[in-house]
Amino acid sequence: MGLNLAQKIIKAHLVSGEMIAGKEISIKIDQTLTQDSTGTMAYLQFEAMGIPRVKTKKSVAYIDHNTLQAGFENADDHKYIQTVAAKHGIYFSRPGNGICHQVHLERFGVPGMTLLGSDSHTPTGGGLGMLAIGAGGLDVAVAMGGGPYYLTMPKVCRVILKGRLNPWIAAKDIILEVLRLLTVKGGVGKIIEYAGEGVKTLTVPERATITNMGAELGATTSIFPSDEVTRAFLKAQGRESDWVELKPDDDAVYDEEIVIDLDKLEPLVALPHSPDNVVKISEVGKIKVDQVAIGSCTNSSYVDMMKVAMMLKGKTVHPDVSLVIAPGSKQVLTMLAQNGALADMVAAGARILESACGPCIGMGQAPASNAVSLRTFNRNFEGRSGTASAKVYLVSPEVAAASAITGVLTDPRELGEAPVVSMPEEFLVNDNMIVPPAEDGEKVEVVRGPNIKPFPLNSELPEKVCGKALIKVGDNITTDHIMPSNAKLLPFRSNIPYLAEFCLTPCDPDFPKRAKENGGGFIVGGSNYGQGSSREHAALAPLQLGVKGVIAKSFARIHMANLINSGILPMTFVDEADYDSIDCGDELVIEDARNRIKNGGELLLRNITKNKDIKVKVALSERQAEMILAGGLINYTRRQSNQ
Ligand code: MIC
Ligand code: SF4
Repeated sequence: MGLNLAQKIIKAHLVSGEMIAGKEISIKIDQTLTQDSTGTMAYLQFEAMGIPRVKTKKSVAYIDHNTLQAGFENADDHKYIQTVAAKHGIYFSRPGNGICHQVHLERFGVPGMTLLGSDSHTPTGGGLGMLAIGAGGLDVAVAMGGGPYYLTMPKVCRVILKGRLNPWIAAKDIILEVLRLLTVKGGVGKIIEYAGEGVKTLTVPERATITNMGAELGATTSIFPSDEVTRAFLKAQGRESDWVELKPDDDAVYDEEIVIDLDKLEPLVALPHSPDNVVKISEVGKIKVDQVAIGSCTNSSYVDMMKVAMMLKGKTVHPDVSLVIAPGSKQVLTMLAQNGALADMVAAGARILESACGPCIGMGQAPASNAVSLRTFNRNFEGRSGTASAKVYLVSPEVAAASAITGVLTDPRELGEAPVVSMPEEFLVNDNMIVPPAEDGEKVEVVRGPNIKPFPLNSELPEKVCGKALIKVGDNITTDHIMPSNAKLLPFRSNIPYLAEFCLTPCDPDFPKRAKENGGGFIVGGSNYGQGSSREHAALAPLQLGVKGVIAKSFARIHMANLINSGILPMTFVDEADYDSIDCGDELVIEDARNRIKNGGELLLRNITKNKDIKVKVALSERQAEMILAGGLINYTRRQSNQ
């Protein structure tokens, strides 16, 4: 039986386990990336492991999230990351060099390699044919130290792309269509592998837009084959020697399949407040727009920016619209500056932001109250923009630019001829903002600012776990709910005690207070609990508040791994209807917890207040069970090394 592409790369990197969907496997990691908002924690954890130099083929530390320096904290964290990177053999991408995923695609990604990144959009690298996975910082720290990455062997879903896109229809519309079909839960436990004749009509940055937003499907990762288009991209980046051809076997088998007719697609939009709330632009009508934001790791490539510049040339942004543009990398921005496209954007009234995440993570440009904000980004979760009442719509760069000019949500096909931009045969390559690590790391002194506080450590799981249900939330709770991130909070990513004061506050402002007053307890969630980002702060902040377990209908992959790494019990209802039999404030107890976890059985959760027994599952591999018993990955690793 032939292998599909995902299986081929996994097989070539397999360290342990069998490639059977649903079973735990571990793989060797070739490259890692971190960014600054998860990086400080990842490097603190890496330092705690006492390994002098990374053991990967390449590890890169990017500064792209926390670039709004309203106080000393972010700059201090940048300095910490720069020095810790120099010391331990990690390349450092300076602030201003661009968004991690865009720069990694341009300068470091290699087809067929594995990449683990402390950011949920790491699968962007799948556009180049990498097996690129997002994970919590601790997992990335372990990979930097040469340890394998453990994951559940995913199913592989083939998406067959037929035909080619019509003018004005974009790669963004393809992934919005996939989201419409599969929803934000549809990719959980799966790798999405793209195939079909439509693949060769898409450039690498277009493919990367699609694999990037596979994160919103909850997928483990997404991947495209590596073909002549990939070769042309790498050649244009001066890296043709990194190219290898990669494709599935002719008789490859897939667990699922969907077909998308590219020529039937229309401009699409994800309505507030979920990336899978997708409809045709024509169904929404000409709603008034207050802000348009173009950029992010989804849509900030050279070609995206050139199309926008051509559409803006000679026009003026509508007087009621604020248009902000953040080109994805220094490479993109320099090329726009050199060929005059930047001047066209500025002349039209665009507000140019530095090459960084910026408004995508609420780092500035929060919209006005009740504003409609059109964004080319990947997430439109409630409040993520920094304005709780704002309504964020996700669109392609073409729709964004058209609407910035007209002031209303606009189908770009109304504007006549579409701009045609081809991929450059040569990108402008200048890696002067990438600092190589020191040759002799021992001589480097790591600089730590006062913002860096020790992170919480759990203790062994007791036999009896008890506490109150501290909060009860619904379906699809995101990590932005659990650990909000905005310009005010992001500077405290290395200060968990401070961050914990804001844990789950978008759902209930009193949660941190209640958790502390009760000495911790449980969180009750619906399905897909913890979707969204890779931030392990969404596990560390509850740990700081004494949370012992989360009982949910189902979990998102990265968040569940982060809970286990922190020693917090992730439990799912055996009978989902039992969700209704717990209310906030109920007294809960689990007897015989250690024993039952050791034996891989179900747990019995007793709701003392309601006098009811509820069966819950803890779906753990043997290794994860050991970790939970030990009180998290760090305690587990310490114990292993003392044995
Ligand atoms: C995001 O898009 O939510 C982030 C900010 O990039 C996160 C990482 C983080 O929280 O630092 C992600 O996607 O993993
Ligand atoms: Fe940055 Fe936004 Fe991409 Fe996250 S989704 S890495 S915040 S640009």
